[in-house]
Amino acid sequence: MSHNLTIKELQIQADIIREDIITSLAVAKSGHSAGPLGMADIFTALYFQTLNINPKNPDDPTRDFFILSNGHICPVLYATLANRGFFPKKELLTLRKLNSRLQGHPHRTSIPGIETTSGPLGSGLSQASGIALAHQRDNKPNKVYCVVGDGEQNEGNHWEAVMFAAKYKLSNLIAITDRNYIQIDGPTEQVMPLGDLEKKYQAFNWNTITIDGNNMQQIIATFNQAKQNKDKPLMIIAKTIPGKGVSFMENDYRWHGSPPGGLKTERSPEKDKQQSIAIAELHAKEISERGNWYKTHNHLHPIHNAKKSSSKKK
Ligand SMILES: Cc1ncc(C[n+]2csc(CCOP(=O)(O)OP(=O)(O)O)c2C)c(N)n1
Ligand SMILES: [Mg+2]
Repeated sequence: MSHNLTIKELQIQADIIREDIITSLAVAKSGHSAGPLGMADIFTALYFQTLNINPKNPDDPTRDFFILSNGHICPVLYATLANRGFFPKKELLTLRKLNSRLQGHPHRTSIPGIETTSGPLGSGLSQASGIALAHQRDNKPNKVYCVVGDGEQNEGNHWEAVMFAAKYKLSNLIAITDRNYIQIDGPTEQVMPLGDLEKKYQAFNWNTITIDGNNMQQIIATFNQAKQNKDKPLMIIAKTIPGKGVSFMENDYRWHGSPPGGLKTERSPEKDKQQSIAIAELHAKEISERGNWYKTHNHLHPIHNAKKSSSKKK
């Protein structure tokens, strides 16, 4: 279900999602910052423009499927699903709490719209390929989208799925690599060089497109093009900036698994100020750019106001 939002409106929505990611991580005092912030533009484009999904009927058999393989970036999935109306935004503040539906890695069926459980890296593309094959065999038009990390592709089983999807010519499978050049312990090219991913996927008989994954115009144009994908599975290599939007997090692998408020290894009252700086930077955009967004787009995030009052308490 598409809303035909303008590029500017989608950019604003992505910034709202970034703010919700940071707020939920700050309250949780743990979790992953870099990947979720970097992927906010892609998730916004998927959920607000591209995917055929309906929050009022999440199990609609005609829906497109979204599989998050790199489960640790789930703060962006949770913030996007909440903004899209799958569950109340105020629940984002329960991230990683005991008994919360929003755990540090996503559970299938914990909230509507989550199709698979993930966390152990390397499995998502296999799951997505299986779903795509089933729909291909049934001659169904559903598309299957799968987000995978770049460091995640150190996992051998990922490449088994790459071969499988090519063998069955799963043109209904659209995978997106978060090519942010970081992983848990350092830059990807230092830990385990991935090299030219585009050439690798072409050699494995996939269609490929490389884009700037933080450029909304390019993302939307590519997703529109991807709907016409034919003959082979498609890998979109999205070059993103990890930590996008928070100055001191951008392109620094140490924020892979640390919340705003301090790096795991360097926690101190001084570092805790980072939490308020991060939130202030993202809120500043709201004041300068968002205008009357909430008034005109209430249908897209019906309980936004409930969240605004709680997130601004500091
Ligand atoms: C099978 C498996 N091995 C190790 C881990 C621990 N782990 C979690 S995230 C991560 C790094 C993944 O890198 P990338 O996909 O590039 O994620 P990014 O840092 O860009 O968010 C690792 C090794 C895991 N979740 N699963
Ligand atoms: Mg990465």
